[in-house]
Amino acid sequence: MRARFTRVREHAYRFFPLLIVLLISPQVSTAASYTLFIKPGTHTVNGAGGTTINVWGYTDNAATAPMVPGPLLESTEGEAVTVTVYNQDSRAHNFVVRNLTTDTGSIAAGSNKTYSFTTSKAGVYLYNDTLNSNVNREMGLYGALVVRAAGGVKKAWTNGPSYSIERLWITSDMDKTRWNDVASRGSTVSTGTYKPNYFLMNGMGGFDAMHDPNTVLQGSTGQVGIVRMVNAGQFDQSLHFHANHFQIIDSDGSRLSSPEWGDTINLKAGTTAMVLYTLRPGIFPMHVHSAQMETANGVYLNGTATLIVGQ
Ligand SMILES: [Cu+2]
Repeated sequence: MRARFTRVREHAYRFFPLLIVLLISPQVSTAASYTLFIKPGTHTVNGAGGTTINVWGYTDNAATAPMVPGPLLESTEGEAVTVTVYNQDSRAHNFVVRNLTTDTGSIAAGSNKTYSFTTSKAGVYLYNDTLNSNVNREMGLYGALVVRAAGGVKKAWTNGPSYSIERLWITSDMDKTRWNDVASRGSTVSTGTYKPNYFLMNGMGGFDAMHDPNTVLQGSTGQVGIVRMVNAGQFDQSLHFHANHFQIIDSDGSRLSSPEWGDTINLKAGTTAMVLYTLRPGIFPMHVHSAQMETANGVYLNGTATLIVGQ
């Protein structure tokens, strides 16, 4: 026992100088690697007005249905990330992390491609299929990459504002009749007309999203929550924290030197934001300021909605 301990110690001493160099070197970084699969399938919106919609989506398991939104990709500042994407659909697709990757070429049906990039800036990013005049994204091929501060600190970015709770809100919209039904049977979508009848919060209608523990912004009074927002849809979103105010700290990847206070944030289609909110006691709705977008095929409040709960 003692002998082994001594040997380990000697070993450690021998490598001590190297360890120091590694610890102080800014080049030291971790790595994350993901595998995604693109496939056709269906996605169900529960509750009144809900239905099952034909979709194309990313998933992290070759054997399971597509996920809408796609799997959450996570990283930390300075990390090397590798994403290998297998296209199991019969059409060409791609994988682009907006503001981060530049390869917009397609992945042919049945083939795969590996994307390597470094996440140097903390924040939230939209990943999506940019092909086919937005049809592929509308069909469900979108998700989010969250890049956190280095070192496991609960800050929006290194030396940035602190938080204790985090949520990700991915909003989107779908025109089932004119886009999903048409594209899924192999016909060409007439993209000049887009009249979405489903408005999703993290892939759910409001009835589910108002009860989903990962979506509802819930915690103790006084706790600070960061909400990372991604609008993967094609309509701008006007998200309203009913009876509350928050601070916008990042608008589409640009950090605000003096955070902006608001009760509503205009989240343009295809963009992102990060806000900080200090929980107050009570239950408040978070809804979108467009009546139509609060619905699932016309049924109120099964659209873009969730809750803010302070205990
Ligand atoms: Cu309101």
